[in-house]
Amino acid sequence: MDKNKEEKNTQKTSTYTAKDIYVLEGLEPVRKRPGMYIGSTGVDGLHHLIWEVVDNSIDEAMAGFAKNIRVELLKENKVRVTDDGRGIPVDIHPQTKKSALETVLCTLHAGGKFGGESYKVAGGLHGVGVSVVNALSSWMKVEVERDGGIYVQEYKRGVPQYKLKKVGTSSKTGTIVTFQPDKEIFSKIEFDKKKIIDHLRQQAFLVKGVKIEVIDEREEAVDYYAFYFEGGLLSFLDYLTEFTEVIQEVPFYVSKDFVFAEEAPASKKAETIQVEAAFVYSNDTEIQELSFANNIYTSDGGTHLTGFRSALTRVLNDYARQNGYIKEKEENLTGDDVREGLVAIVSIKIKEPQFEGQTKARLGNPSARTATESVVSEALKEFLEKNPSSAKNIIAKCLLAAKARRAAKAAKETVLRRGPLEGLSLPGKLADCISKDPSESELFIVEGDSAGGSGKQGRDRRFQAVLPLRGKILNVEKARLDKMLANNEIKSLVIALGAAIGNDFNPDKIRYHKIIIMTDADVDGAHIRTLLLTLFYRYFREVIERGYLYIAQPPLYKIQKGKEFWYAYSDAEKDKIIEQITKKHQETVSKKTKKDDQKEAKESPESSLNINIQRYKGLGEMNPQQLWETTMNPETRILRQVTIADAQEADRMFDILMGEKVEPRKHFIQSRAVMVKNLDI
Ligand code: 0RA
Repeated sequence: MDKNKEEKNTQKTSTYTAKDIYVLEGLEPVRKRPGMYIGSTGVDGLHHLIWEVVDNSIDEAMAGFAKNIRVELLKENKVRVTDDGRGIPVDIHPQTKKSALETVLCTLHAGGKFGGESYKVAGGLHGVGVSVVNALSSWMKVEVERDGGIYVQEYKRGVPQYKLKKVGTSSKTGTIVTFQPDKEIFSKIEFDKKKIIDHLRQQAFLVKGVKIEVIDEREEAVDYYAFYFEGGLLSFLDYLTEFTEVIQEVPFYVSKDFVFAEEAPASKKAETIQVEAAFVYSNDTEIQELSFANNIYTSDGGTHLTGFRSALTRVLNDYARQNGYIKEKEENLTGDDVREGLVAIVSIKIKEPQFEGQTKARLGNPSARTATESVVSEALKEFLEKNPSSAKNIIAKCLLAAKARRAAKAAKETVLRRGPLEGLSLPGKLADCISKDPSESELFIVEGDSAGGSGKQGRDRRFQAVLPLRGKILNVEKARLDKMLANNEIKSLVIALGAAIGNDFNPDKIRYHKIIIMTDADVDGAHIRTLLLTLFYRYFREVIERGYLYIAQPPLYKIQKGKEFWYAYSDAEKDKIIEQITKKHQETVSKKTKKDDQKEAKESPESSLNINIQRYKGLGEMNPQQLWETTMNPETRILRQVTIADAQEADRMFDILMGEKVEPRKHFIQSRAVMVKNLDI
């Protein structure tokens, strides 16, 4: 036994050359602490392996050599990345006696493209080098076409299995890297196609003119994607605004190198930062700002984004003043004003990026701010001069945002000043209940004055309050939410709830623990319901979370036969009721004929079926008694409790309904999304 072990050891050491030991030492830290190099050994870290290899190919594309990159997802969780760049150099270094390829693959090196004159823009977890991928792969193979030959080398966990060998001749150039992530390192080694597609599409936008293919060969049916965008960031903008209306005929675009003025001796190269930015304004109020440093998405922004924003605010204000859009005594547009509806992409290339923060997702270099602000300012001034019509639309949009901001602030202050909690200033339209105990009190928000009247008469005033809202006003308003707060109808509602709004909102003060939206079952009703759900979702979310918000369900039909009648809350229910009536009738008729029972015959004198079906088009068609019986009486009514998911959907719908695009709105109204689920009787 002992001898055996010794022999094995001897054998092992003897097969390792000095070079191998060096290599092992070189990559050992990566296997020991993978998180330091790829962030984590979870799903993100796993995918980082692909990004790392593709980054190298993209560098070749940015340097003007590669045009095509292909990523193949193979069986056994292998990935193959192919490019038509120059190929990793294969020549033997005279001192180390190793191929450049082996050095690149088996040595940890920080940034600086080995042997190349083109600077590799690297930083943070990115650009750690393809050797890191090698170290964390149970197997890897690199094939290079270069210098007239085809060369191959394979590795296991970063250790070369043989010397680089020439296996053929070729007049082309390029690199193929195939790897299999190491199960010992990663918790899960299955790749996620969507993640890969999303990332590579984004990269294709950022690197104009490169074609990136993704082929998923893991299943029987092979899946193929290809991304190629001639427009770069402009194509990216098109993609981001695919479903939104834009207000500029011409989008803004700039791409420029910013060179810092030379102070140091001539020997030191002046720092250069490449700045690329594009934006367009949409009709929306939503802001979309994407920023990248060295093609790495900086989700937390940073100095480049700050520079962009300052340029935007300053130049738009200057232009608006110079052209009389803002008068001398009026105040400037704020940063928020100029960003409403903005869809912007900022992408910079910088030599030594500093990625900061918890997730390393914020750029920290102060120079990036100076460079971006300067490049964007200059280009934006020129853009506004050259495109006065786009400029006019942009400024109008910003001024509207400023107006809305001031109106919302004023409205909020009025609502707060009105002091809802004193109980003295409850709105006149509100028919309050007698009880002051919120846990038993109910508030019906009713569409329209006429239904409101029926509700007020039909309710049980001991615990039911009714607040009619005039739907028409809300409807024509096409209201932005901040405008809505200025609206008297909504103000009444906020006061009736008694819990204030904004920072002062206190859900413990809500005066009713059942707040019931009661609207017609038509398009207007759906519209108003959406508005109200959105209002609650954005300003009183806890009302929904606590389960206080409900939707009343009035019946759709009244079915009457003789003195008996039934209410149906759906078409299916209506059909069922008619079926039952018919069945009962037939039974009665056949009984009567068989037994010729006189008593029976007296009770149903008519033999023809006489059913009257009334379709309710609105709440207003019901008299107070009917409204009580069908919709308000806790013993018989159907209420649907609103969930956060329902309200979220309504919030999304709100944008569709309020937006300027007609098509999605039409579609919504036609399909009439069902926004409620939970049943509560
Ligand atoms: C080092 C130097 C040069 C290119 C590369 C590496 C290179 C690496 C990868 C990884 C995937 N694809 C790649 N393509 C190229 C420059 C070589 C020269 O100057 O000719």
